[in-house]
Amino acid sequence: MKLIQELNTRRLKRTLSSILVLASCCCPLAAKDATPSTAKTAEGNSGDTAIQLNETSAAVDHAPAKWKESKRFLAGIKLIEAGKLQEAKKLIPAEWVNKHAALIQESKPGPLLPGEWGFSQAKGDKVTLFIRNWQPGHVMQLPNTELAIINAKTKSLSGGKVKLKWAIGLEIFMDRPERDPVATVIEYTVKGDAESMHQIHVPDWRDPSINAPEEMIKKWRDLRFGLFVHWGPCSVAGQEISWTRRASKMGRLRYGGSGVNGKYKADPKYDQLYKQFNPVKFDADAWVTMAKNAGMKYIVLITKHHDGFALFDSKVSDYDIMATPYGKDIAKMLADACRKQGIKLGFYYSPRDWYDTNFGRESTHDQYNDFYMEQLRELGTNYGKIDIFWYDCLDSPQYLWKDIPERSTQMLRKLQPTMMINDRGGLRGDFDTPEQRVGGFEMERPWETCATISNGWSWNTKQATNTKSLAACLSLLINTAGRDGNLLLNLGPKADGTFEEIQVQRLAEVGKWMKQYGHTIHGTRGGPILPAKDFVSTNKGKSIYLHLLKSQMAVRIPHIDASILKATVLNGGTVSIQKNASDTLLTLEDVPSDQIDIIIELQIDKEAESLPIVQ
Ligand code: FHN
Repeated sequence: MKLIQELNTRRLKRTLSSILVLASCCCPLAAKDATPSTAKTAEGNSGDTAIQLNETSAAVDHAPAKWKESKRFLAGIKLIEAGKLQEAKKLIPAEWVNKHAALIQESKPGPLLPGEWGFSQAKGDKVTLFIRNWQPGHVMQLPNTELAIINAKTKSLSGGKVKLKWAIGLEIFMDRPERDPVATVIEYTVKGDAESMHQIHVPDWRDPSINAPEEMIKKWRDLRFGLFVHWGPCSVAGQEISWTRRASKMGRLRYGGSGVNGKYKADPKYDQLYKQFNPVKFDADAWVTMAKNAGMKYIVLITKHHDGFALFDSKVSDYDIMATPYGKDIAKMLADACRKQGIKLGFYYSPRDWYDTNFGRESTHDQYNDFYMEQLRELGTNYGKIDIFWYDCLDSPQYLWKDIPERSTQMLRKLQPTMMINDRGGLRGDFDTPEQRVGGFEMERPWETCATISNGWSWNTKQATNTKSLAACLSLLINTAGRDGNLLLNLGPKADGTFEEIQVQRLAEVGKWMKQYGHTIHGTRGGPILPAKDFVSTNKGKSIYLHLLKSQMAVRIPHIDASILKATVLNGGTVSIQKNASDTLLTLEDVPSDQIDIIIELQIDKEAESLPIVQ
């Protein structure tokens, strides 16, 4: 029930905050050397750590409701640090203060600076995170810090189990995100002195200078389904892109990485494959037609993966498509084809670069940062309108990147004002990116599941026999849409530029289904009924679509805050409605057999998106 209350509260707040200009408090948010303010506090007394309350500044007014709440919370934390617990309890519930004050007072500010996300503390080899605004079922991504984490010594102080993973940042998975109403508290142990770590700024979510305009979020969500393409010289050898490059992974602190300032080693075989890369059968128009016929509304192309090879014409690199026998700008050809056929274009670009010898070393990472900024400028400038930018992880500790995440994203924002930018470039970006799994039900933060149609991101000889079934592809798409997310389904082309025949056929089968039922996916929102074990729901206008993923002949749904005017089984057959005291029973008859997804359309008497979420 908590989740539903939370979702509905957030939905209500979103409505309210668009009407009310909330009076807010704010406090000096900065690194350790913040100059304490001496402004008057609400109680009228000044002091070296006085907190400015009830100030409404332009900057603060830009902040969304949740950040204003966080400022109040952080103001209370400053009071706890100053030993002013009674004053702190005017801003933070007393029970929470009593539980956490000692820990906060006995430790120092940690490696992740305070912000909308929360704050961190450090003591010895321990880091404690106080996380706010946690999205249920979602991964919390925070910047990487420079010391590796001893995962076995990670624990939640707010109940539930927690796992940290270093993939697209410091990923924090909790089995049941405990809805501590103030902040979820997690403690982890690092290999070294946590108090000596560099302090990293954790940007807030909604920053107009960085985030896409609000209206782009709806347009992006309406797309619902896209094609991800991982391609490069690795396909000549049928090797997994980047990860099978037997070379050092500079800057990487986990999973076999060479670490910061590690020893650099190249892979003479992998790094020479580009000399054989000649995709003479590459047909950009055919790729786009294949995607469109599958019901996909956008394509995201790898322009540079961690192996450093640029699939575009880069003036700052001689390790690019122009150096291959093919010698034509693949990114440009695909951009032109997308524009010609009216499908949205996305570029993927990997900030981590294990080929570049400057990457991941304290003494040379600044040169890499310059190279990085220039390649991003090329991508943002030379290919016309780009609709989506897909960063793929900084990987090395964030302090090496300095202010590049903000600078690079602000530059892209200036070059491409309406582009949707994901959460893997060091900022929270415009949308989250759960990978190879369906994200949790989440309507406030846009999100997209990326997943492979087969056994790898790029082509290998076993792709054909590992291609997902039609049922598995549709289940991914429907379950993602039913949780209000997009699906980015990945195919890896062969070295000649064609796709595995079985995968072309699979997309055609998905397209056949989308031709008939795509209106229950495209342009819909997830809910208003939370995913259940035997169905998910999507909605559009005054219709709710129940997607029954098991071929059951009856389903019970909770009461919704609307009248059902008509119920129809889109696959054929009939449905009867029986409203009971606690739920509504829908019973099906004569539905054609072997349906992957039985869809019941409930036509109701009001806009489905206005309904409270029910379970
Ligand atoms: O390491 C990459 C991987 O190869 C692939 O590109 C995925 C796609 O989201 N991103 C990274 C793993 O998270």
